[in-house]
Amino acid sequence: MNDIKSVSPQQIGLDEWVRLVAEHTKADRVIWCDGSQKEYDSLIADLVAKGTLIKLNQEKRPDSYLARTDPSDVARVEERTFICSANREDAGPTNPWMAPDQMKSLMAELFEGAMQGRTMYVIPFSMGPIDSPLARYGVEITDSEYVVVNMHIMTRVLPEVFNRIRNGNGWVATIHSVGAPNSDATWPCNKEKYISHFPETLEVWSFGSGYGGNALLGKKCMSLRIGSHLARKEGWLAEHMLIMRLISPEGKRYHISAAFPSACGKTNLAMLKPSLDGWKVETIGDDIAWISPNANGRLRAINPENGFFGVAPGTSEKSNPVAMQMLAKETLFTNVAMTSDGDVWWEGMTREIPEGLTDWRGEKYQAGRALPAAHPNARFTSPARNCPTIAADWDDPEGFELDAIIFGGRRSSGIPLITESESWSHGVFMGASMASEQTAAAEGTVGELRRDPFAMLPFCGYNMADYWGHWLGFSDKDLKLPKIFRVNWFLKNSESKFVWPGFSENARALKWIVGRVEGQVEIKRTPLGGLPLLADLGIAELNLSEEDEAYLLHWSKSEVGKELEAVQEYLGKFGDHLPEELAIELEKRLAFFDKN
Ligand code: OXD
Ligand code: MN
Repeated sequence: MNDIKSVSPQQIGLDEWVRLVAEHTKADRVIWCDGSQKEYDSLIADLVAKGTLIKLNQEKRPDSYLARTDPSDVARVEERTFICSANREDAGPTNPWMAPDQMKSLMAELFEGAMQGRTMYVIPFSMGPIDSPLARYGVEITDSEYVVVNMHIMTRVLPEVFNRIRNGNGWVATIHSVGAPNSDATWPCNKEKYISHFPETLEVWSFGSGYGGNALLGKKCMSLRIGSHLARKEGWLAEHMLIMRLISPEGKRYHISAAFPSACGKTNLAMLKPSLDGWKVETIGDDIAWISPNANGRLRAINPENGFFGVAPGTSEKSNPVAMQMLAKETLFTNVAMTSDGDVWWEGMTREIPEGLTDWRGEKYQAGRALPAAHPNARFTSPARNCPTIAADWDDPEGFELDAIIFGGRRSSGIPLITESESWSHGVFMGASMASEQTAAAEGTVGELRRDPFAMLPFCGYNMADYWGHWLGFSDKDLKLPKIFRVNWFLKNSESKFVWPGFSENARALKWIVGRVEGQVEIKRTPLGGLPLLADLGIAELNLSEEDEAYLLHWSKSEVGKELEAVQEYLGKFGDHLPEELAIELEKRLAFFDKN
């Protein structure tokens, strides 16, 4: 007899798989979702009736709602996020691993009866425009209405996906349960959490959490972890990157993708309002890029998502006026604070803290106490169509040819404002040696430096060193590859003040980058890579002190030496899997410091 732990969903087919899961989880009823406005509205009404969503002041925030999670369910749970490849080595040293059979046995027990007293929804979704050659299809089974409405915004929920799957198209099968049968909690969840990926069988099983990154399975789970596995097999790249179009005053268009660790300003950069006259940014995506070679020998990228699931705290008229406009309507907020007149607020939105706030836990906010009003990882879910800077053709099924790729991170010292890689393999080395001071997007100690190669540490679905090998392999193909750069907006001076103004002024760095793409500006060669000449950055009008200006492009032998040692130690963890080209890149740079 079939049971959920021993079948392949793709082999038994969609209908039999759904039947088995419903039987196993003892769901009260099964609803096949159609992605319609009617479905969305009726689920929102249910969620409001249950108290999971609070309707916000409709004059101030039309069609917008607030969810307050259980205080224990506020972020991605990386230690509970498993890559269950058949061989442990294929998960690599950075991913928690368990053998697929063992994980499935364990989770099948958790799923047994998990949906009793609940409705099971079957969501058909396409990541990417449904007819794009780059799109991939998925189905998420979930017992959370909150997940269904968020999936409506973040993915393309289309019943046509069911037809295509039944007609033999490939798909990823995902199951999610909050693990709270018969519960009437406003935020049902379970203390025990597992977010498990089975790359070889294209499955995701998620149990115990309702939080976005753990529960909206099209996003991190399918588009990055399963996506990166598929990408390696099929010759493309699934990346934790924004995609933007930068338009020069002459009207020339450049497409740039950029990888930054979670909560380092990807959304702000994707929606940049350049401070420079005549320059313009159009947004294509803020979190995920699927990149693949096209017939012109160029790497072209699509944003597989359909909305933005961004960090609210820190978003303001200064940091991201575009997002502020986007959030004015049709937005689902999670764990932000509520004002006395039923609107939302979070730290960093305004200088003044409004009177009479209710904090993210639903308690009266007490100014002066160390606890924030909004959770530091409070989120918004907004449709891409509401973004004022969204490119008119953002969902072009063919994607956009990339002119530059940028890696970034949050480093208070030691990494200059911009560095250009010397070659594709040096660029891959830069990506592999990325590190960032930790933020609140995942559990962990905020501020600690953590290595986060390609900003993919929590998202790479296979051995990270093999992933670098896959990137390196693109230089063997006959491709015109984009230039690779590294940026750091977060340098702090001796008074611990940020040196670079960031936000709209980041346009100056982007302008320099396209200047390099066009061969219009020179670089100074250093063992780090190519650095800009200060005069070419066009920053005189920023009125920085001379020391701060110099600090932007400063590097010291001792700091770079220390950084290289840390990178050497980190890369050493990957043993035989470390590609030789990366060992050579490292040696080249270490040798410079030995010689000098
Ligand atoms: C995200 C993340 O939610 O990276 O995008 O955590
Ligand atoms: Mn992200």
